[in-house]
Amino acid sequence: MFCFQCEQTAGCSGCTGNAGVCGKSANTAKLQDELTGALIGLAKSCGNNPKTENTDRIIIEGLFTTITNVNFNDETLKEMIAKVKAEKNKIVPDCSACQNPCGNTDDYDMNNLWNDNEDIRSLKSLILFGIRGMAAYAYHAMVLGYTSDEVNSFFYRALSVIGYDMDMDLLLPVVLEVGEKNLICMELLDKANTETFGTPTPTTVPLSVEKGPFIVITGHDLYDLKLLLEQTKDKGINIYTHGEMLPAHAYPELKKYPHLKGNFGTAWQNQQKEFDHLPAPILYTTNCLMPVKPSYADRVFTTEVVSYPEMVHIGEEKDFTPVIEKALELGGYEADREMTGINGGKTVMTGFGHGTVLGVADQVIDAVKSGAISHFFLVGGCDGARVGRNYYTEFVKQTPKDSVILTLACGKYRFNDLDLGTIGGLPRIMDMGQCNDAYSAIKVAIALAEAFDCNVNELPLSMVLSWYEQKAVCILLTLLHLGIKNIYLGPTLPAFLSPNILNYLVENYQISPISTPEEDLKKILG
Ligand code: FSO
Ligand code: SF4
Repeated sequence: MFCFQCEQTAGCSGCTGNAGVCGKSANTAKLQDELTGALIGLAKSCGNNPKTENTDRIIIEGLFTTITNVNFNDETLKEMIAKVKAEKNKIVPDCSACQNPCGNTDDYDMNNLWNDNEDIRSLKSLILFGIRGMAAYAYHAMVLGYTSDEVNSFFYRALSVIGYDMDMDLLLPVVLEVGEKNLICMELLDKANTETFGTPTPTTVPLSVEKGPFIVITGHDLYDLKLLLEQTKDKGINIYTHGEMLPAHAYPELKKYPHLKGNFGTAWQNQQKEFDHLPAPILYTTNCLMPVKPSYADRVFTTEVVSYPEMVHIGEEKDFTPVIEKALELGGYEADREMTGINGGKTVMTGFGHGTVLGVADQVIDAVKSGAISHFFLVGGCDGARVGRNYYTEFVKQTPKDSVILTLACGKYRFNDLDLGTIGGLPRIMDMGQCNDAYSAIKVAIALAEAFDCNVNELPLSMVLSWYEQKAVCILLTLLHLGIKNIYLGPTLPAFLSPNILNYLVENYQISPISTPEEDLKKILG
């Protein structure tokens, strides 16, 4: 196998051999490559033939399936491959019987990509991993009934580009276009979420768990949470978010359910420890699923494109009865259980999306003008198991007292339970939401730049990002598309950046790898 799509890749270069660091087997990796190759064939076949809504759905599902920690199940991967091939046969039914095959619709052998010249491989990987991330966002918007032709059409073009021989000059603009289209996609998801669930408002979320039956729901899909809340109404079962589901507490249409009680646990990479003998079921709606340990294997449920061998999957009919029955059977804790974040905090706050922050824009602008706020830091992105990720906790602790920390995604669990005080009535740490709510951070940055009549790069704003998987790739490409410079990126740089492509990013966007909190703060504030 060969896979180097995420931050924890073996030796910072690539997972090979029998299994990846994430637990993905060589066979699963092979099937994921086959699925991607089939998606490229399907995309190419739509070059001259009309696609349908169903084709869009298959492309989005197929791409989402191959994101790190989403699908470990060879059986569902085989079904997905069959679905892609059947769709291609529907679109170009005569292809298989053609006497003079033109090759234009052939599935792609991903080994061609992995063995290509390292710069071409690097650019095509940026495109592929970027659209995988974007597909997850398009999926969440799609289940709420929101789609964009511009976003969907781009998936076909980007997949086709991977399948053709192209030189660097042609690939580079497509890489940045991933960022451009992902901005549209994140905007679409923001609209879908806020129109469906309301504008998030600042909300304090308890980290403790009350006695009695409960369900833990993890991943990013707010729609699944809504359905679960509906189905558990008046059943004596409490619902706790986990990981990237935490920002759900801030949406009026979700927080109105009294049995949505709090948040359980911390970032995704701690799940094997935190779910050990948990007296409650866990519902996974998206990544990040880790290989399931026997101590909680009987209580893991998956839905959407998430799949793990032998775990119960909740299908499209979305009947959560098996999860509900498991919650009642396990019964939860016998007494209220006090729990804390990794720094000992008993609550965390969320709900500082663009609606809230821009709602007090005048206050924020005045605070900057008067010098009460000296600097904004966006410390966001994914968490992961690598030791160097303590950097982000230390960085936040060492920021000056008159600075504001905007955060998003699961990396915030390193510091979101710290009490760093307030500035002008606003907490110093403001959680903008999930990783897709990077859109909120972008909106706020653009509004500040307009208010101060300057370029975003001239604002007292620094981005210190942590990455783990492919959604972070599309967000990074969006920031580059917007011309944002001086991003600090860690804990390690992507293995799929070849030295030449990395040089290009450093020269044109001044991207820096993180060093130490002390040194980076000195550089930023100096
Ligand atoms: Fe984290 Fe996982 Fe949201 Fe990712 S939970 S790592 S970038 O899937 O998607 O932030
Ligand atoms: Fe390795 Fe990451 Fe690929 Fe898993 S997803 S096989 S850890 S590079």
